[in-house]
Amino acid sequence: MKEALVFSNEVGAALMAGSPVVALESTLITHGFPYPANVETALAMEAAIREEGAIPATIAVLGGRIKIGLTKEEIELLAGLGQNGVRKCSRRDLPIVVGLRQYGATTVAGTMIVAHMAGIKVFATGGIGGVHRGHPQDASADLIELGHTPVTVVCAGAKSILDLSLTLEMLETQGVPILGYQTDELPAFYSRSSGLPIDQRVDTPEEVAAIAAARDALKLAHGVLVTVPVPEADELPAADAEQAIAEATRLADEAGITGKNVTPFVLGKVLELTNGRSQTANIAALVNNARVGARIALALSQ
Ligand code: PSU
Ligand code: MN
Repeated sequence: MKEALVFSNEVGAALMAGSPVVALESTLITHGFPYPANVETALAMEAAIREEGAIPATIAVLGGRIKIGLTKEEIELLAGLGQNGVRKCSRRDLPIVVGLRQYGATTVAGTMIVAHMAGIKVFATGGIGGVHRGHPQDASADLIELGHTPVTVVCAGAKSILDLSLTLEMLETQGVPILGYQTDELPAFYSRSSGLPIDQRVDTPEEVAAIAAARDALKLAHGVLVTVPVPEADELPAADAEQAIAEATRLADEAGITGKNVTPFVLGKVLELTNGRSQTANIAALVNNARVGARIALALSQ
């Protein structure tokens, strides 16, 4: 269904020329942050990618058409529609939004699928979904997608709204290599360390590119997860993050929130409970990951 994919001129030309391109998700715009931080963050990630010499491709579904490379106006439009006007799209949602010509914001899973269809090898985001604390049956579609789709995903680990140990177990089962970018430990999103191991430390974009290239040469179809610690200056003290997360998770249970609504609900509560301080760490991680993603895309294009 090629006609469902629409490229911006810039991204289309970059892919044709074999120039480095970095995919970006749109769920963080509609379901992750309030306005105007959502628009500012999306644009700051794009700017960081350009500064490094790569082309950003933010992905979303606009009236049933999968757009690869949003304009500033399209980012504003999604932000304006928000959670109620835009469907959060993982794998199961894509046929619904395309078939019924709806608006959709792609999650990590949804963005990986589209990036792969489009021939984009690197995708930068904030936190991946995982296995929810206290609800081991609620495992994000992101984990399954990482097991099936050969895209390199750059993230800051996962938020400890998730059960990080169970999340690692599931990634292992799915066959996903977890790289620590200039770290020996899995980063826990707001904090630089979690005490949990990674599969391999890497120190340069070239090492990541070599691993992704070997995956392709071996014709293995899984993703590679690159975990990058949040910059030190913007780290949220682990105890503060933990307290807010525990309370937010409890409130979600109490309110009976389930399914795809859990992650946006908990993220919103954490923001309230930290008086917005979680947002500073969150934005710093996202922009830093965009930068690292661009460097990896450059290394892959050499
Ligand atoms: N974690 C974050 N911020 C986010 C998300 C996760 O710290 O914005 C979003 C991502 O789009 C991710 C999705 O793919 O939530 C996971 O949702 P679920 O747990 O319902 O699979
Ligand atoms: Mn879920």
